[in-house]
Amino acid sequence: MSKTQKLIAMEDRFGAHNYHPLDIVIKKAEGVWVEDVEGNRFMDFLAAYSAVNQGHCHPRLLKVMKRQAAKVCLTSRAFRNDQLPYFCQEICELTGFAKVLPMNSGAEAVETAIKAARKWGEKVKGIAKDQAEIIVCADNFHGRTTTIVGFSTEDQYKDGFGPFTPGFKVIPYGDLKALEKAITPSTAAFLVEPIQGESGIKVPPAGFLAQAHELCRKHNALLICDEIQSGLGRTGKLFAFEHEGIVPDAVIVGKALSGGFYPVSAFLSSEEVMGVFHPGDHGSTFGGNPLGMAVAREALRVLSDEKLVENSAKLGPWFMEKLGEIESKSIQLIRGKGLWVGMVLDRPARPYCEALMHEGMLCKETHETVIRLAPPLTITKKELNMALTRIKKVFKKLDG
Ligand code: IF1
Repeated sequence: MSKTQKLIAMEDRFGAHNYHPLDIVIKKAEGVWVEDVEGNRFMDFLAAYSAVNQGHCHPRLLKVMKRQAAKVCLTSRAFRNDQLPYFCQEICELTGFAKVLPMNSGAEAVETAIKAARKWGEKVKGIAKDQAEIIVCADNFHGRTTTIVGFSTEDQYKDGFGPFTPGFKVIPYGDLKALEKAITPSTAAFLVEPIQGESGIKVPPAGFLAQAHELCRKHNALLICDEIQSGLGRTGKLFAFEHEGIVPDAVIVGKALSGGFYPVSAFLSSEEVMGVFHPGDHGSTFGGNPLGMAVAREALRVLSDEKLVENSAKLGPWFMEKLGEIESKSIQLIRGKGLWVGMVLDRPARPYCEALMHEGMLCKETHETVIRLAPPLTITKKELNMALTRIKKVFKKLDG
């Protein structure tokens, strides 16, 4: 039995079967590259779903993590720590939002947004108690808590987990007419991914977000962008909403906020929205802890210092153009923004992902027929060329 088989058997024996991963067991990684327990090397074109935009085990993040871990890791919010104030100031200055509330996982930051929107609806907008509504989109992905899966439109994410939280209305993604129709005096917010990730790197029609912003303005509802996956450089801008020339009322970030070292997420908004939270209303044992804050501060500095947003903006369109030149009868469409590309096939994408793995390239299919490509934003043109060679080879072989 190989080491890989042994570890897979062990995990399958004792671990919950809530995933179906590719059969590669990673033992170390650096930058764009990962190595498995057999010593094989792969280019990582998933980047932990954009959590490692800064590249694996970034030396600067490692240094800060070690230094801070040796000082103090966790204080709880019962006491203050000397990293949280700097994090708050630096992320607000970088993003232009007035206030920030740090959490850990993305789902927790989405829950924070939901609580903020509802409370703002009641206390500021004047919606009757327990009547606030939040509009969301079909094929959304915002996390796995019971409230969040309750407004998912994917049967599997919900099956068996009810009863669900009321107060959510679903409209088709990109449909402004449906949005306008769904808005009522009880609408507190419209929660949306500027580009849908899980749904297959779905880019809405140009102008959708800008016009949704306008509609929200008109009806005094908040526009909240979930940029947990699309944010922090992935699409070639710091935030994907910048492509539409707007600033939403609030934004949710996570994943790359810590460069993959540690779960750090955050909800950012105006003074007015964040003002609804008073001591005791909301919180988390680990949220805002000094270790996470120190790592997040450095992760944001790495994004700026290494010009990773610019690299995504520069190499993304070129990479997408090159992918478009691949001759294959199975490719229906190539879409995306920046270094975030979906290759839509006319057949299941999993065999292509498995073949790519054998060529030394890791990526994960989504929604059956889409290959999602999202390398660390530190990737070079040379490495993208290597990837293109591998992709071409796989399509030539599998298209048959
Ligand atoms: C898994 C998907 C990606 C997200 C957006 C919130 C969250 C996510 C836009 C929640 C998380 C993850 C979760 C991860 C796989 C991954 C994923 F395929 F499931 F949808 F990236 F495309 N908003 N996305 O994309 O953040 O609580 O997980 O930190 O295995 O569930 P989290």
